[in-house]
Amino acid sequence: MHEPAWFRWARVIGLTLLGLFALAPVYVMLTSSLKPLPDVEGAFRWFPSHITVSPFVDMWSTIPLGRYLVNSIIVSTTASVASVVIALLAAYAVSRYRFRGRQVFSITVLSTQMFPGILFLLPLFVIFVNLSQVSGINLYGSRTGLIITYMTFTLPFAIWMLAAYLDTIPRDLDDAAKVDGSGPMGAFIRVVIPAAVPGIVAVLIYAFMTSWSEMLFASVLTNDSTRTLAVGAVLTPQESRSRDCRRLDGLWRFRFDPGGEGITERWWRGPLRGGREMAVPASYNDLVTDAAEREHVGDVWYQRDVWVPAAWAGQRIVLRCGAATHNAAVWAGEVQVAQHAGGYTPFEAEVTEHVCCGEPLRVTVRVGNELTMETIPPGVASRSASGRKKQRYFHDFFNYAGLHRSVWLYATPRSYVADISVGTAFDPGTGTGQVSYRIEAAGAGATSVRLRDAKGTVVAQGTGAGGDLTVPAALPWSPDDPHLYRLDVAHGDDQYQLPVGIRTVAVEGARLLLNGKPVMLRGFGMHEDTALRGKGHDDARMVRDFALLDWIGANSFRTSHYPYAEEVLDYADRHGLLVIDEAPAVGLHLSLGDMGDHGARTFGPGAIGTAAAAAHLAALGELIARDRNHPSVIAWSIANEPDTAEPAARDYFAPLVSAARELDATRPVCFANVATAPPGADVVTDLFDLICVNRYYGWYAESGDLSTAERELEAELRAWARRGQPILVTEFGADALPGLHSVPPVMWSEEYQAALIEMSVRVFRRIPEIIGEHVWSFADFSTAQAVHRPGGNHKGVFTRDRQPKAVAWLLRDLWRNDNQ
Ligand code: BDP
Repeated sequence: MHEPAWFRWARVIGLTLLGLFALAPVYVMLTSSLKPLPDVEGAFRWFPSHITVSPFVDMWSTIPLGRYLVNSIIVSTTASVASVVIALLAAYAVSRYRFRGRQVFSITVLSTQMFPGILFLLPLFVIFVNLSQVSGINLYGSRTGLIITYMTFTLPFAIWMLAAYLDTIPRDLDDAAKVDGSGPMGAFIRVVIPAAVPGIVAVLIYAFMTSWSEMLFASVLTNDSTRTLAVGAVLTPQESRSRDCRRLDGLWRFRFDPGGEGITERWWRGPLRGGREMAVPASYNDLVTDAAEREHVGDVWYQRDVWVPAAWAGQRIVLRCGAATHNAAVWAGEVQVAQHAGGYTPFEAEVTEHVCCGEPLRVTVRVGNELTMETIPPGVASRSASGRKKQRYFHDFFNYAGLHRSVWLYATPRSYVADISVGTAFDPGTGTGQVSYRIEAAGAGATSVRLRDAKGTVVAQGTGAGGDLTVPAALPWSPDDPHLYRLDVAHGDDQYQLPVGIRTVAVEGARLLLNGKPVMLRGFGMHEDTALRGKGHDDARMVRDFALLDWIGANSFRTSHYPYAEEVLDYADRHGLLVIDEAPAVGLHLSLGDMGDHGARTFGPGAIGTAAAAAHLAALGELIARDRNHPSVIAWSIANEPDTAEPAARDYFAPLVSAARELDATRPVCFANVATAPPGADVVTDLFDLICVNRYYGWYAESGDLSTAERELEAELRAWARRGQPILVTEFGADALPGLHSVPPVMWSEEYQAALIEMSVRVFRRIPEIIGEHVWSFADFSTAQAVHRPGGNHKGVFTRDRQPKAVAWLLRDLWRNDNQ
C-alpha cells in the first residue's frame, strides 16, 4: 500500500520521540543527579520546583540511590505485568463479545493516545501539579498519579491494541479448544494466550515504558530537599562491647560550587580539586576571607578519606552525619548513599556493601544552604543586579552553613538495636518509678533490657521488644538532683546503653509540674553561635555555656531556634537543665519587622504552603524521634514567632500539633508567640498546652520608655492569664553594646538592658500564671548584615565570647536568691 510522505515523516518523528523517551532512564543513570527545576514564584506554576514523592519514600528509603535503577525496574515491571493481565482479559471480552460502543472506544483511545506526547502529556502534567498544589492531594509522582496515568493511558491503549490483535485469531480455533467441554477460559488459555504472545510482549514493553517514565518524571523533577533516602538517625553513636565508632572530625577537602557544577561533573568520583581544606565540625562562613564566599548561596563540597578498620569485617557499617545545614547528599566512594533535607537533625545510611574493611573509603558530602519557600526555615534566593546570588530570610540569626556536627563511621553487629524509646513515670507518694520501653531491633536474636542505677546495680530487667519496668524507691530526675539510670539494651550480640531519667512532666491548670511539683523556669533563649566556628558544635563552648548557666542560677533554656547538637542534650540530662526543644521553624512571618515585607501574607500557596508544611512536619518528626528519650526535654516548641494572627495559621498548625502529640504524648506542646498576635488576634494558642510569648516592651515597643512599657507588658500578660494556662515568657530583653554605659539608662547601654530586664521580672512576679522567664538572649550572636544590627544581635546577657554584661549580675542575684 502506498504511504503518503507526511505519514513517513510522522512515523520517523514519532519513533524518535519514543526513542528519546526510552532513553530518559539512561540520562538519569548517567548523571545520577536529580536536579530541581527552577522555582517560579506565584500561585500557578508552570513547573514546580519539586514533586513530593512521599508515597514512594517508604519504598525508596530502604534502597540507596545507587540501586535506584533496580528499584524502578522492580516497580515498573510489577505495574506493567498487572496492567497487561487486566488488559488481556478485557481485550478478550472486547474481541469475542462485540459490544455497541466499540467504535467510540477506539476513537477515544486513538484520540488520547495518538497526540504527540508533548502536546497532551505536558498540559495534563501541569494541571495535575496545580491541582495538587491547591488540593494538597498528590496527583502526580504518587501511587495515585501512577494509577491515574494507567487508567487514562496505558490500560485503554493496551486493551485496544490487544483486542485488535485478538480479532485476527480465527474464532474457529476458540471453538475447537472447547471440544472437551472447557469454557471460554479454557479457550483463552489454550488458544488466545499462545497466539497473542507477540502482542502481549509489545504491550508489555509499552506498559513498562509508560510506568517507568511515570516514575522518572516523579524522580527527575524531585527537589532533593523533599526526599530523604537515608533513614533518619536516632540513636547517637556510641562505643560498647559490640559497637565501634570513628568520629571524622578534623580537616576535610573543601570546594565551593557557585556554578552548581559538582553534580554534573560528579565531583564525588575523585579527589576534590582546588586544594582547600575546611574544619569539621564548623560553619565555613567565618573561616574564609572573601566576602562572596562568606555569603555564598548554593552548594559546597566536603571530602575526606577514612580507613575502614579491618576488624570491622562482617559487621554492619554505617555512615552518619550529625547535621548538615541545610540539605545534603552523601557518597561512599562512588555510590550515593544518603540525601537529607533539614539542617539540624542527623541522618545515616548503611554502607556495608560499599566499603572494604582494611581499605580507605572516600566520603564526599554535598551541603546546600539555600532556603526557599519550601524549606524550614524559609527564605528567598535571588540574583542581584551584579549577578550575585543572594539569600534573604526572615529570621534573625546568620544563615551559617556547613557540616555543623560530627560525621561518624560506626560498626554494629549485623543483628542490632535500631531504636529505643522510653517513657517514665514517678509516683511521689510511694516513690515508685516506672520505665516503659520499646525496642526496634533488626536481625535475629533475643532482645532484653536491664536497668542499672548509678552504681551499676541492676534494679529491674525485662525481655522482649517492649515492656514496663518497675523501680521501687526510685530516685527521680530533677534539676536539683539529675539522677540518671542506665538502660542496657541487648539484641543478639549488640548492646546499647541509654541514660534514663525517671521523671514526669504535666500541665495542671496554670501550673507546670515536674514530678508532681510546680516548677519555675529561669533561663534563656540561646543560640549555637560563636566566633569563627559559627554554628559548629564545640565541646569547649558547651562547657562554658553550662558553667555560665550554673553561675547565673538558670535552670532552663530553649533551643532557639532549631534542634541543638545531641551532645548538648546529653549534657543537660547529666546537669539537670530543663529544655524547651524547638523545631527549626523560625521566620514563618513574612511581614514581620525589618526582615519582612509590610502586609505580606504568610500561609498559603505562593508563600508558606503545603511543601513547607511537609518539610516542617518532617523536621518536627526527626526532632522528636531524636530527642524523646532525654529527661531534660520537658516540652516541644513547634515554631518561633509564626504569624498566628493570620487565620490560615490554624489549618497550618493543627496537624503539626496533632503530629507532635501522636509522636510523644508525654510532653506539653508549645510555640513562641509573636507580638503581632496578642490575645484576641492570635488564632492558634488554644491548640497548645503552654502559652509562650516573646515580648519586647521597652525595646521594639515603647522604645526607651520603661514606665509605659511596664504598664503595657502587665496588661497584655494579664489578658493571656485569663485563659488559665501556664505562661512562659520565652523572650524579653534589650540590646546592649558591651561597654556602653549611661546614667540615666538609655537604649543600647548596659544599664538600660538591666533596667528593662529588672522591670520585666517585676511584672512577671505579679502574675501567678507565669511559670517562667527566659531572657533573650544568653549571649550576643551573629545576624545577617543589616542596619539595625551593629555587628550582630546584642541582646546577650553575656558577650559573644561569654563574658558577663552588667545585667548578668542582676540576674545572678535574682535567680540565685530564688534558688535558696
Ligand atoms: C525575636 C526573635 C529572635 C530575635 C529577637 C530580636 O524570636 O530570634 O533575635 O526577636 O529581635 O523576634 O532580638
